[in-house]
Amino acid sequence: MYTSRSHGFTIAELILTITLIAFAVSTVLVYINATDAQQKTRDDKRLNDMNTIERAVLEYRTDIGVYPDVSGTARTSINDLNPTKSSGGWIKADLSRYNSYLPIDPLNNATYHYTYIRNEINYEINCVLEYYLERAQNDGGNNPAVYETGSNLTLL
Ligand SMILES: [Ca+2]
Repeated sequence: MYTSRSHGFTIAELILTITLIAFAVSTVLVYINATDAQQKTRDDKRLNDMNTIERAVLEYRTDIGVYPDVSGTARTSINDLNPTKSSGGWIKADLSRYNSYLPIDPLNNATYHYTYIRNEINYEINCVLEYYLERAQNDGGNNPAVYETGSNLTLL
């Protein structure tokens, strides 16, 4: 007995298979695009936060005469119970005149967090980016894996 089944896939089966593969591929692409968008959103916040923190640090120095916090001690946004407090948050100084809160990384974990240090004459602020990786490589600093800003990019 000769039937069309003996030839392998029917047209309907082929169309169904192609449709399922196309659906799976588009689902993966949507997921990748969503992940990219989330990384980009977090990086936009990080770069904006770097500007906010830097402005507060510079205004503090204009008013007080030195950069905030003690010299030579690196601070990170994860090692504090109340990191976002504008006075005595993760940077140990009163920055409340310049900002109502101290920004922290949107993830703020062991990999993604902010770091600050100063010495007597310079300061540096760092963050780790997920999307704009070339910004971290081309910031003029000494660490291509980290986005660095400040008056001396070799302190951290
Ligand atoms: Ca860098």
